[in-house]
Amino acid sequence: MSIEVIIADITRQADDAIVNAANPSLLGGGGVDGAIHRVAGPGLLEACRALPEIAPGVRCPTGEARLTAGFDLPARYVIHTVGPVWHGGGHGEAELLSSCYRHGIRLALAHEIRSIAFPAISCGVYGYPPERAARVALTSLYEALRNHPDIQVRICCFDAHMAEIWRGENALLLS
Ligand code: AR6
Repeated sequence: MSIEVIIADITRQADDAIVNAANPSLLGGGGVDGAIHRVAGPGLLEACRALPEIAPGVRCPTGEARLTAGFDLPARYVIHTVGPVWHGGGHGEAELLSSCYRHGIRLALAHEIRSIAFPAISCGVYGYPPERAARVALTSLYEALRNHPDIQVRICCFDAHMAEIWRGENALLLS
């Protein structure tokens, strides 16, 4: 079982599910979140708004995940997760980032999702150093998939530089 790193726009992926790097409101934003909402159409925002708030303005706390339909996306589902903002590494960032991937896989298993594409969660405006993020993410994913080798997981990087970093960490983990 290995995880593939691809260079692509995640909104075009026809996996059973794509993962969104959202913020706790789940009401959209920039980056991959904005792109996913744009392509999915207004139904996605409506579905997100309908999810229960667990605190004012918080539908998904950092490190957790929530599932909606994919609406106009090629993917059947969107798994929304909220990565940590990078504050130097001493504020539980690695555990929270690891938790995003774990929760994503957990939701996939619960919904018979067989293929899933993750973006580089927290590696954009949230400022997580990509080498560290890749190591944490891939370690978490390989651990979560140990008993579920039938799920196909891909990391969808937006540009070649990010993909190179993730491929490097992937090769290190597999060696
Ligand atoms: N497909 C694949 N990857 C993409 C795409 C795309 N269409 N667009 C951007 N990326 P970011 P974060 C990459 O900033 O750091 C939002 O405003 C991007 O190049 O989207 O977790 C949310 O609402 C980067 O490598 O997410 C939150 O407020 C990676 O996706 C906040 O940003 C993640 O970058 C979350 O920040």
